[in-house]
Amino acid sequence: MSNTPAIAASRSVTDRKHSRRPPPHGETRKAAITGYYTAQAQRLPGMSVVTVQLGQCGNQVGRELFDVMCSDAQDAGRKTHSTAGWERFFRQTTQGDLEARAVLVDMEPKVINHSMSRAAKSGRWRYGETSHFSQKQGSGNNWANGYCVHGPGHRDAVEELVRREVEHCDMLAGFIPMMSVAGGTGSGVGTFVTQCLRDIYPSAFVLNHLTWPYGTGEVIVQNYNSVLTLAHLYQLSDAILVHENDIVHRICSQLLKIKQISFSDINRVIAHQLGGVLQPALTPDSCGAYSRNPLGKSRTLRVRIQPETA
Ligand SMILES: Nc1nc2c(ncn2[C@@H]2O[C@H](COP(=O)(O)OP(=O)(O)OP(=O)(O)O)[C@@H](O)[C@H]2O)c(=O)[nH]1
Ligand SMILES: [Mg+2]
Repeated sequence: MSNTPAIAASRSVTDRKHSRRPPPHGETRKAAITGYYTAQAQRLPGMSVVTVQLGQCGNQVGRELFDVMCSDAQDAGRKTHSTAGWERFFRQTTQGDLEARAVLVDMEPKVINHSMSRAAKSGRWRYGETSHFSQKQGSGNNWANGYCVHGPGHRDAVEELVRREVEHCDMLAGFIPMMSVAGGTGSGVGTFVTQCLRDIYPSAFVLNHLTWPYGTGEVIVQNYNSVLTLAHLYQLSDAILVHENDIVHRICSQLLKIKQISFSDINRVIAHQLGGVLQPALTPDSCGAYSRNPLGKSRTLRVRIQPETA
């Protein structure tokens, strides 16, 4: 398995950029340079992000995130922002429908089936028909079962799904594996899949979104699962975004005044917060074009820093 198409696409875009005529000299140079690079940036295809939803929590939060992204892209007043937004997280099918750039993984089928049918019922976007992988039995809240048994056992199938999704991207920016750290599939298989992504796509960023369990959580071994997950992800990930269920629960009760708080309410808040971080934004150095990489320069920074600290 290789990332050749995405890398090749990114190279050909860079080559094209350099083959264009440079900006003119003289007193209008500054304005011309800004205009030139803005135009170049706008002509480039958007950088895409492939989300990998793992386990019950990852699949439920992931579906909510795509829902928010889709609403924002469709409601956005400015066309360039809307296009940049949906290109990053969705692809358009030949029929004009929006399909999420996502791979769904769980060791039991229920949640994936539910997420897929709810997305399709929204009528605005859906998951790819064949972008999911599930088995009959979960990982029993056991990190080791996920990391040592289910992950390696289903490695080829999951990697193949990811490869197909990556091939749909003009330019791949990176991956967002989403999971909880308390169960067995999200934490164990999620850690294993993150490791595979890092190995196979070394130039793509990997941003992990983790849901932290309630302090009084229902999974008795959640502390072990969380520590094992974090210990590995610290070595593998470019960035780790954590949402604590306790804190989000408090937002729902104290700020939003929701009486009977469900996972759906919590996931909605998480998705809105993630939307603010992950959607295209104008930055001081982006010359009027929307940022092309949700991690900005931090990925470049990591690549530069690593040899010095090694
Ligand atoms: N915020 C949020 N947390 C969830 C959701 N579903 C489960 N959780 C939390 O996730 C943890 C359990 O992890 P799951 O995602 O259910 O487990 P899993 O990854 O499917 O692993 P196995 O069931 O053991 O195969 C608990 O701490 C739950 O509180 C959800 O939809 N939203
Ligand atoms: Mg499960």
